[in-house]
Amino acid sequence: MAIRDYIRERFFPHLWCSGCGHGMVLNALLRAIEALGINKSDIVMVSGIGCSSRISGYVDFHTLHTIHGRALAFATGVKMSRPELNLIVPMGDGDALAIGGNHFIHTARRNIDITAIIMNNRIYGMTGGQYSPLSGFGTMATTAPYSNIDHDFDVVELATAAGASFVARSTTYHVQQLTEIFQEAISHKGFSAVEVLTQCPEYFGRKNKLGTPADMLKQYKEITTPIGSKRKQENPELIERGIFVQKEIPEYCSEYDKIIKQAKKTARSEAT
Ligand SMILES: Cc1ncc(C[n+]2csc(CCOP(=O)(O)OP(=O)(O)O)c2C)c(N)n1
Ligand code: SF4
Repeated sequence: MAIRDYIRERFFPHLWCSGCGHGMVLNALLRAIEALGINKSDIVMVSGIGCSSRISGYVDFHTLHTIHGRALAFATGVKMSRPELNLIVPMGDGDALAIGGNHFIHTARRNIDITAIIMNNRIYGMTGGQYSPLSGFGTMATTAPYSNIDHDFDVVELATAAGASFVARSTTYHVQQLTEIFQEAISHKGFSAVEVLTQCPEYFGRKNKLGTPADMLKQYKEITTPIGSKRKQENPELIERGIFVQKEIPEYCSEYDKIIKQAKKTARSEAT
């Protein structure tokens, strides 16, 4: 299947601002799915609300555009009733980790086979540039005109601590790496968390005087480095990119299946 077959052309042009990173994430994701050769009827994309969540409108998979912060809860329901399908959940940093933070932690902990994409632009884009839990201390936002005093946290560390069996990070600058990471994440049996640093030139960029979208992309090149690189040892403030966790542990739907079989067996033996 070609990339074109995976999109709903009737909904283009898309609504993202020019220079927004979300379209680059969509591009890398579609290339990963094409490389894996997955039939589009075998994919369910579930999203919440946000500029990032609008991705689900553009792909010709089974799609559910649900409510802000709850995409993983909906996706869990779909996956448990149709475990043979591939569940992909794109979320903004606000969607995934502010209102949806609790769902994120517990979906990771259960290790249900869902691919979660956290499109981290460090801002609430859709609602006008309010600061998010990932904006970071000292940044500017429409709701922090004198600078933000909230501290952020590391998404990779949070996902790892919550028990995700696949955890990775890349950026919209590193599209080749991002495509490869998406392939690994979708193929992984268990909960996969992929953080993507993606630019919102309209709010985060403008408020923080980060220049053009191209400037913001170049900054991703400068502020990140491959996991364990020499540059990281010399510059501890650099953000690492790559796959941090990739391990096999029991997957939730498979374990749930065993419980059902056991319960049925017990019920049968009690009936005789
Ligand atoms: C329950 C609920 N609370 C708040 C909102 C308003 N709202 C819509 S999108 C959004 C945040 C969007 O930011 P993010 O998830 O980071 O995605 P982005 O738009 O930056 O891609 C908020 C607060 C809502 N739609 N529903
Ligand atoms: S407001 Fe920001 S996140 Fe939303 S479409 Fe525009 S650039 Fe992208």
